Amino acid sequence: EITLTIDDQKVTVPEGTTILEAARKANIEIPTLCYLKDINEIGACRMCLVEIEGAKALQASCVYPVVEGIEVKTSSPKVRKARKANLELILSNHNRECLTCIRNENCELQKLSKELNIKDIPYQGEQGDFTIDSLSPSIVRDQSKCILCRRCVSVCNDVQEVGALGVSNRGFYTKVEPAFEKSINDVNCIFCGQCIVNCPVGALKEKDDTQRVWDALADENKHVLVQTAPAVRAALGEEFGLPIGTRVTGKMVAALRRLRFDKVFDTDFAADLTIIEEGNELLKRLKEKGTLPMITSCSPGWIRYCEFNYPDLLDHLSTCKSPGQMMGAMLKSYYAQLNHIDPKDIIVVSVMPCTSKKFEITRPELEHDGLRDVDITITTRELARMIKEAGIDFLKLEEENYDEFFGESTGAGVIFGASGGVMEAALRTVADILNGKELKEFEYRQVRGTEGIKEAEIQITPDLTVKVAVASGGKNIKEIMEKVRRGEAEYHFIELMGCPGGCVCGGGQPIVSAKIKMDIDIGEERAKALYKEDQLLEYRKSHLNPSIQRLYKEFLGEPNGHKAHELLHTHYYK
Ligand code: HC1
Repeated sequence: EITLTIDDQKVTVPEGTTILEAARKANIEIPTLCYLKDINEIGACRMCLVEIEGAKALQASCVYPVVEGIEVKTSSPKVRKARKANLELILSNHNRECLTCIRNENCELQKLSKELNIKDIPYQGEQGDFTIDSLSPSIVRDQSKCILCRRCVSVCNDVQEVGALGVSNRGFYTKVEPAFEKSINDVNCIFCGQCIVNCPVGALKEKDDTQRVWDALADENKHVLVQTAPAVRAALGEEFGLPIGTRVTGKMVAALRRLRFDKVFDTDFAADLTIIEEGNELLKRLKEKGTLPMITSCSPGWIRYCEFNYPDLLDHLSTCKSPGQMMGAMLKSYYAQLNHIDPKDIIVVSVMPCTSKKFEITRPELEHDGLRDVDITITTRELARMIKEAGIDFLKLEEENYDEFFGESTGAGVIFGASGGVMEAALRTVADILNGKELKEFEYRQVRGTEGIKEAEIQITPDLTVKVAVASGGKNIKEIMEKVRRGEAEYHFIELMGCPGGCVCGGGQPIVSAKIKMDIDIGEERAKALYKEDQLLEYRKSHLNPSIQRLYKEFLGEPNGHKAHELLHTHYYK
């Protein structure tokens, strides 16, 4: 334990704590900008400078460990002057068109400028040489907004272990960009968007597809269907000021109807469908000694990661398309047939917590009869913008239900959005099938939670224990996949998701500031909303979904059968 004085208050904290953390413990706020807890602690932006009695220079409190007996001043005239000058320098080379910036009113730089009372920028002169990279289907980079905080670089390199972004050049010419000034589209980026949700400003954003949705909705010849991913309902409310972890399923459905989609469907329905297909695929691989461990294939960021880093292990992937894509395939076949609509006139829009889904829908593997499974994908953030643009008072909306059939889902479908959810949903179904009855105990808490890697051995029947692993985020995925490559992974089934925490923390979700993330585990809070919805639903196992049962009976035939293979499965080749 170390005791120090901060602004005349005595504070006692464990050794190794930084001054920044110690100050927060005493409810003293020190401004930060480049700081990202546990991820980017580099003292680069100099916003968190403090004065330490006896020290010659001001020190960056985010990287300065506490020392017994020191006296720290966090807002002396010297500190305030230095912070202000540093911020003015950052602003002098920043594109300050805040009114038209995607991060207007949710920008850490804008907020800091207000808090530090910046009135004018005394430093004017040469501006950096900026480019906008909008070549990828998912991510747009605008260097004129970049403040070189390196948060994206740390996330991409250390958390995701993708390494698509780096820092090039020096001094005034410093830039954050992929190697050799390439576009993000031409490197090994998996489009997870973790750079976006950790960017403090508007230098990184999703490719905006809202206009395409508006155009579709305005086209009277088109039948426009929307589906919402499990995780969207757990986060959309944040865009309207609701606390993190508020479940807004009913209001979201109501808003989508106000936007005039012809039908509002739930990706959770297709998640149930995925479980039937994937569960049966697993049983088949177990029985016929197929490639094991089998690995989930619904996260497009993970698929891309696998293609770049483990092309030799692609056979381990389940052949199931992701739920979003399965839904598209069902809407353009069975739904079209039921409603006598030419599939060419159907536009499927999906709302996803994910930026990589924008890439996924363009994959050549994911179409049928020349028609894309899904036509347009927007993120949770883009949906919020559309709701605002349409003048819908989201908070006042009465809750509504999804449309029937493709809007019917189970608790197993909804938990897909949390890390471990796909695994738990699959286990619920596989266990019932193998035991030939409906088990009363079906919550597999061993695979829940926000840890990066979870492993469990689960006794399914008296003579079958399945070994499973769940990992999310590139670094954790790598750990598991290296084991698989070395032949040391004795699992039967693995769930892998590209974003740390799973879809609830996807790159398309509302952006939460670094400051709030110091105190709140957003993944945990959002996941709670999904587990709550699981408990509220009438059915909690995918195979009990009456609409899924009818779908097989009337259209698909057998799980993993011919028609299912044609419409619901795919292969990735490298
Ligand atoms: Fe996901 Fe999935 S859970 S991948 O995270 O399998 O994006 O939410 O929609 O497709 O269902 C995302 C979420 C999502 C798919 C499902």
